[in-house]
Amino acid sequence: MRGTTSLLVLTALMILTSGLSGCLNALDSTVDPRASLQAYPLQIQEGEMVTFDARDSSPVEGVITNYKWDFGDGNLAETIVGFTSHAYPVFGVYTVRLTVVNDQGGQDDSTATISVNGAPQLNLTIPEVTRAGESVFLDASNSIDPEGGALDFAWDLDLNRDSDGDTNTRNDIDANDETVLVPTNKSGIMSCSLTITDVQGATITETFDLVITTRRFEVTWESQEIEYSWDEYLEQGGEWQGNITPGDDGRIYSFEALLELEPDLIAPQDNFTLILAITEDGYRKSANTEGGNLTNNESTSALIEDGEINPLGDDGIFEADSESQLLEILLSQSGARKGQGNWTLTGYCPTSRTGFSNRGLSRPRPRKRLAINNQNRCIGTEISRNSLLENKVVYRKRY
Ligand SMILES: [Ca+2]
Ligand SMILES: [Ca+2]
Ligand SMILES: [Ca+2]
Repeated sequence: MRGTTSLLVLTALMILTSGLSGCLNALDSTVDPRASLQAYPLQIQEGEMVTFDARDSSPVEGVITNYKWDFGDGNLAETIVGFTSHAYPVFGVYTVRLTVVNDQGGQDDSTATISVNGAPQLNLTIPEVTRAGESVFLDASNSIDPEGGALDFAWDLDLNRDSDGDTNTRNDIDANDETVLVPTNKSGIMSCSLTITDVQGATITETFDLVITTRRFEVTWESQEIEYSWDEYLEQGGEWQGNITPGDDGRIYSFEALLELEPDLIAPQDNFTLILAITEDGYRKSANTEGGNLTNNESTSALIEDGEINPLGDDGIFEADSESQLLEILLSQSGARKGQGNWTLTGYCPTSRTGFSNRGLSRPRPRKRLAINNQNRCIGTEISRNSLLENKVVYRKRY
């Protein structure tokens, strides 16, 4: 009986001791964990993400129950694994704080510093409208880097042209100053781009279109006369040929081609033929010499004329990229292009003809002379055509 009692007491004591022991352990367990934080990368560009690794943290005792994150930009998070990431859309320097909590009720902190580079801010000024032939001033000098660092400029001034020959039309560096003056020579849209890079390697690119319009010209047609002349001696049976291109920079309205012979000393006068051919137009006219009454001191002459080669040009406002293009447009107007090609004038005198009795003369016949009409002899060509006068400012051409 006594032995049984002793056993019960002992058991009770054991239980008591055991309970006391548990109570002492709880008081001793406020053991802090050890926080470890790794962040990578420590330097990023605006908008990029940083990865945070706290897996080297130790609970020291027990287990880590959670990880509290303060990303330094006002954003907080809590995770049960020691790993997370966070994006920084705004440049600046941020202190990230990790707090590790264990099941012992302890906690520990660790920090990391993240530098977020601000992207350059591109500020480009371009003119709204540029006329063909003008230069466009592109100004990006108000661009800045938030950190105040130097900027690098790279302009691709034609996104459809590969200026460096690497088959990519959009990666060229056609200029690298903060401003650039771009010449233009034709109307249309010029697509360009500007890329700015800061010293930390952050870039920003803007593509933009330059609108190039045609120029407006006030066209006034002026009538002018041009004259070509030749003064040649030609033996009977010989042939003379002259070439001109009077329609190069004007529209031909009319012409007059005159072959005039120096009077023979003895009648009758020789019989010459004058031919004008404009091969491109399939145009051909000819005339034989006639007249020449020696008694009245008249010249023998052949005359070809045409007063309606092309219609008159219309005055008015025309649009073109340049003067030369305007001239091309006006001169290529349908139904008004005659005479723009090569003109060939031919003068000849056959070796034998009927109806003339002078072959029996014993003395040499005077040679025939083809000459300019302002000397009132031989062959001359007078051509009337119009030229262009642009707006009384830019273009004036006289013949
Ligand atoms: Ca920067
Ligand atoms: Ca290009
Ligand atoms: Ca290229």
